[in-house]
Amino acid sequence: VPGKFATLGLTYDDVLLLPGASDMAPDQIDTASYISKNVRVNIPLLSAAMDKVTESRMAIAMARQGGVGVLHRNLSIADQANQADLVKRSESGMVTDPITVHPDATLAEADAICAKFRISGVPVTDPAGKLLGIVTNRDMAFESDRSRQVREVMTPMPLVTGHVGISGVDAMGLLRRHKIEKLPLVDEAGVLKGLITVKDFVKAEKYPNAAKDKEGRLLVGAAVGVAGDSFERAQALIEAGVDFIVVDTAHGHSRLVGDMIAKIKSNSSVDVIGGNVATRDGAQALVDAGADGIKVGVGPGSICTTRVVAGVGVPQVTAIYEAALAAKAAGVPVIGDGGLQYSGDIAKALVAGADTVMLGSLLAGCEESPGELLFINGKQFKSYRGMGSLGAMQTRGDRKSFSKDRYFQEAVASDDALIPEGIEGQVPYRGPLASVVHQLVGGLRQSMFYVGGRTVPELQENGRFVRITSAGLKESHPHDIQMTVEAPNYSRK
Ligand code: RVP
Repeated sequence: VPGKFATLGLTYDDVLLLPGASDMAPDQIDTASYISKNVRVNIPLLSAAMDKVTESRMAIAMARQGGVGVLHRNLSIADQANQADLVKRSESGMVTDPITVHPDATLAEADAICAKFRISGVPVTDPAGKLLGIVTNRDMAFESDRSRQVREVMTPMPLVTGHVGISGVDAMGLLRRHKIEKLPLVDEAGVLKGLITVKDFVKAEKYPNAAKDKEGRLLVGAAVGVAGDSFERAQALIEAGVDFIVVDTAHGHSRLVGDMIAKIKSNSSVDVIGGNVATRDGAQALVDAGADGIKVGVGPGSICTTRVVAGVGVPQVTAIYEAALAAKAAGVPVIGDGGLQYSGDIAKALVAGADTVMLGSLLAGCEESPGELLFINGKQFKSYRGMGSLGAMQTRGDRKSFSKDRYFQEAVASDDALIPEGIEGQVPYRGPLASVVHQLVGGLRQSMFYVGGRTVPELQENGRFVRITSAGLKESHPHDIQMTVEAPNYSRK
């Protein structure tokens, strides 16, 4: 039958990038890119929406490095929204909704608030929100009677304050000039509207490449499904301040996914990413549904068995290339999701047509991923599993929508009847995310230098592949030697 067979499908190990003419200095390289129409990151990496990869801690770490985390959805709506809130509050130019204390509270109560939120002082407000003063460690340190009221020891108004909308530079100027650590922001009526702290400026200096929103808060995204209360989940996450929603399924070329994208988009202004697809038609369907970003990958994941269990999938380099044909024409960014094993695969994905990549196994071993360290035969590991594994699909709390609907198995009543499309296992412990990202982005910068692309769009434009054979792949890896020292960016799989 004519047209029965698509073209040969290629993946990362089937290709290499050709070295190209290059006249750039390494410090001219810019790795910024778009994950969706309106969300820009400084490094083209996302951490996967998986329960062993991305919760708030990983999301905070990713955004500080310049990328972004996508909070997984294998937990209750309230928990997932709370995680988004934690990321949004973690580091910001301004706290928009500061913790406050009542003037009649005792010092013991003020202490408890400071300890809980790990802050050194709290604005004092009346029930209408009017700023009355501030109580800090300095006010409280020499008070032995902890039953005294906050109003007796606080530093009362007039305080040095800023107006809502003050610029970062002006705020820093005030903090410096008055040698204070906190600058409350008030409106004309004297109502507290925000707080700027020295701590935030110090963090901003420590993470100069951090990916932030317009208000200076770290970027974060979150996954939702299509079944049950998925729409309510999306609403709660948007309310919590996420920068984008990912309608996250194993088969994005299905009407339910398109409908959910359209529904979320008609109710809010955040970017909505759809996925996963692996063909040009699949990507086009998401474009037509109004997606602001398209996630590509059916079966490439390290923990994924979809290609074996269902016999379905497309080798990832070809999948990205095909999907990008539809997405690029519509100006919609592409995320290459799953299957990356080495830093070199990032550039291969970008040259194939992706704008960013999503990583699971490469990040699951980080300190910041959920889960405890495992010690096995003197070596350190962390557990990692597919969201379609039995373990992940059986995890439930008060949830109506969870991981099994990613695989459209929400109607399966008993766990015995589930058809897993993923496995459970462990990956070597890799230490803090910062050092892992340093190696991954360092490798990408080398690729950009070799290929001759100062920016991600230039890399995409200039990059060319050579197809290789299994002999070529063997030659690519270290050979004819026994490795005696582990490299930070290479291990034999
Ligand atoms: P990898 O980086 O190769 O570990 O792949 C991670 C990706 O695999 C995820 O972002 C997701 O798209 C996919 N995944 C997650 N669970 C499963 C599964 O159980 N089959 N697959």
